[in-house]
Amino acid sequence: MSKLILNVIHGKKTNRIPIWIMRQAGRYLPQYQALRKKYDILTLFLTPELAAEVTLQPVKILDVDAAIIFSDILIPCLSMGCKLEFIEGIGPVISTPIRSLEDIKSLKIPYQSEETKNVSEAIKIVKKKLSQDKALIGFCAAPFTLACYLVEGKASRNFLHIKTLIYNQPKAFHLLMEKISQILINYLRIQAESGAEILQIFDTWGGILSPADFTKFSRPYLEKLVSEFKKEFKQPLIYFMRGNGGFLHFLKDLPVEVMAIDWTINLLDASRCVENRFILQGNLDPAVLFSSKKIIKEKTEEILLQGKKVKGHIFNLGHGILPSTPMQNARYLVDVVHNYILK
Ligand code: 1CP
Repeated sequence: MSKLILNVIHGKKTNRIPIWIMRQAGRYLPQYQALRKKYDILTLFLTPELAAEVTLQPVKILDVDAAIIFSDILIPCLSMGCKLEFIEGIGPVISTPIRSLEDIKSLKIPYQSEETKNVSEAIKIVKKKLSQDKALIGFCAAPFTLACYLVEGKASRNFLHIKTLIYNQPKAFHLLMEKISQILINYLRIQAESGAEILQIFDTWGGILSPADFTKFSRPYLEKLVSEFKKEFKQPLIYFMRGNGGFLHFLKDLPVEVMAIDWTINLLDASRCVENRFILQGNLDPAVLFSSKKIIKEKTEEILLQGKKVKGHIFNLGHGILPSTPMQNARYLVDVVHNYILK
C-alpha cells in the first residue's frame, strides 16, 4: 500500500491532501497526560516501548497520515555530554551552558550513544506497528537552533549569549557549529537507518538572525547537514524555520523536498518566493484550533484552496499544536482536510 504523504512528495497525483500536526504527541491528548503522570519526560523519550506508544497515540486518535517519532530536538545534547533537564513550567534547561572555547572543545561527538540507540529502537518498534499507508517522520534541530539551546541554556528572549559568541568569538562559534553539524548528521543517519521515511529539520530559532548573519553563520552548516545526508540517503527532507516568511527567497536553493511555512505568509506568496521549487507544508495558525468549528473549517479550506495551486501540499499547522488545544478540534481539523475533495 502506498503512503499518501510520500506520494505527494514524489509528485504523484493523489485524491486527497495528507495531514500531520507538528508536536502532535503531547499534553492536549488525555492518553499522553495519563502516561506523563506515571513517567517523567526523559523516561518517555528514552524508553523505546514508551516512546513508540506515545508516537502512535495521535495516529490512532486523530488519524493523521504520518507519525513523528516521540523524542526532542535536544536529545543529542545528552550524547554530547551536556546535563539536560526538562523542568515543569520552564521547559528544557542545560544547567551548564556552553559559552567558552574550552566548553566547546569538551563537547563529545560520538557516532552513536545510549540515547540515540534508544531513539533508533523506538523507530523500529513504531515501524512494525504503524499502518502501511502512514509514514514515519524522524527529525533533528537545525545546527543553529541547537546552538541556541546549548549556548543560552534555555529558551531565551533576545539570544544575547549566542549572538555575542558569534560577534566576539567567531572562531569558537564556528567550531561549535562544526561539532553540532557532525552530531546532527550522526543523529539523522541513525534515524534513517532505523526506518524513518522522512526527516524534518526544525529551525525554530533560524529567524532570529538578520538575513546577512543567517547566510554567514547558520546557512553553511544547514547546507552541510542536508548535503551530507543526501550523500547517503534517499529519504526526503522537510525544512521548518519559524518566521520564515522574510527568509524564503534566501532558502530557495536549499536541496530539500519540502518547505514548511508558518502562518505569517500565505501559501501562494510563499510558493512565488521560492519559485515553486518545493512541496509546501503548512500553514494554519495553531490558535485557530481554539475557535468554532465554522471558523476552523473556513480557515482550513482557504489554505487547502491555495494548496491546490502550488507544486504540492502537505497540510500542517504553521508551528506546534498548543498544549491546551481542545482535542476534538484537532480531530475535526483532520476530518476537514480528509473530506476535502481535490478536483
Ligand atoms: O511536559 C511535557 O510533556 C514536555 C513537553 C515536550 C514534548 C511533548 C517537550 C519539551 N518536547 C516534547 C516532544 C517534542 N519536541 C517532539 C515530539 C514529537 C511530536 O511532534 O509529537 C518534537 C518534534 C519536539 C521538537 C522540539 N523541541 C522543538 C522544535 C519544534 C518547535 O516547537 O519549534 C523545540 C524548540 C523543542 C524544545 C522544547 N522541548 C520541550 C519544550 C517545552 C521545548 C520548547 C522550549 C522553548 O520554548 O524554547
